[in-house]
Amino acid sequence: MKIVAVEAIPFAIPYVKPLRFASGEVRTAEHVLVRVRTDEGVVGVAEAPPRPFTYGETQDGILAVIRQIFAPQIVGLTLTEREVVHARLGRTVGNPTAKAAVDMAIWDALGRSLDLPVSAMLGGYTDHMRVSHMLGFDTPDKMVAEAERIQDEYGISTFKVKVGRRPVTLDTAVVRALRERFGDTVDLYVDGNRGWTAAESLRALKEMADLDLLFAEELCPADDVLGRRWLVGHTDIPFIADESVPTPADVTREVLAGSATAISIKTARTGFTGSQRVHHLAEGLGLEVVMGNQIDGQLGTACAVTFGAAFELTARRAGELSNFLDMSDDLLATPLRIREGRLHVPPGPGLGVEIDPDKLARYRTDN
Ligand code: MUC
Ligand code: MG
Repeated sequence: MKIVAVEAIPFAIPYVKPLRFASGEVRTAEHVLVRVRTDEGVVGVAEAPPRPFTYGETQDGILAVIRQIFAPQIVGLTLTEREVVHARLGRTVGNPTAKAAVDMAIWDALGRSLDLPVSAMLGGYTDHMRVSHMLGFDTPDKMVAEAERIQDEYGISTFKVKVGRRPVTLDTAVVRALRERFGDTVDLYVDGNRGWTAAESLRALKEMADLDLLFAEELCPADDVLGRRWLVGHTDIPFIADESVPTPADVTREVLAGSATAISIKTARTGFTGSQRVHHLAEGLGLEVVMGNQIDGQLGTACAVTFGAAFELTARRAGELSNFLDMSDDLLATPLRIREGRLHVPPGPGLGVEIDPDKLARYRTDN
């Protein structure tokens, strides 16, 4: 079970409908497919979605760091030496999605070698998660229409509304319109991607006080240190830290400082090995947890549901598992299907998914 190669393959798949939010927008999924090969011919896969506006990673940067820095440190290790991989990659600061994809591809290869699903290896709590859908910026009417379509087609009844960096009254009008249209049949929460100041955030939360929000996420920057603590201290809604907590150390710092009361776990940035650490920390600290989405394709979403379904704490809340619905196509041989508001862990060893070679040939950009 020795690792003999770590490959990084760039691909690009257009979105049918771009997703727009306070920190950026996504029109094409320019991701990196990571493949780990073993001496026994087993291949593990995962995808890295660069988010230049969040962590500074780019597709080119991910290719370079995997090929030049990470692969040479990993080739020759066995699949069970995941902690050695974690320690070696951890010597490089940043590059979260590149590190995470390498880690998850190793877990996939290990599961395939042992003929076990990764979700069972991690915790095996359940075989599915409820799904939360992210609504990107648009007018209130269009965002309500999108929520209606998503509910009709997929049975989803939890919506995360993107807010921030546009007039506070426009964002609060969206949330009010959704609540008026759906009543108490849906769960709603908001994510500001650091787009408001602490004062704007509190004003918005006061305007939405009667709208029964489940969570408020990253409304203002965590680096506005005192403002953020003041905001979190003034709201009774669980406040999720997302891009401000890409490592367990960040979770500890932000939560103990009073800058967050809940966290988003994203396998796209902490892989399985790092997400386990974040999960156990969250459990110990008594935090609410949401499985977040780094605007993953189907392979990344398979990773998120694999982890989210493995633990009771992560399976409790709906996970953000539906961004791939906005993509025009994907790499998987058997597409993921959301039905009755739920996504099941793909059955089978490892991640339970296969890459379609024809699709990879069509969308890869390195040939
Ligand atoms: C999210 O929860 O913030 C948008 C930007 C990013 O980094 O992740 C997405 C979703
Ligand atoms: Mg977020």
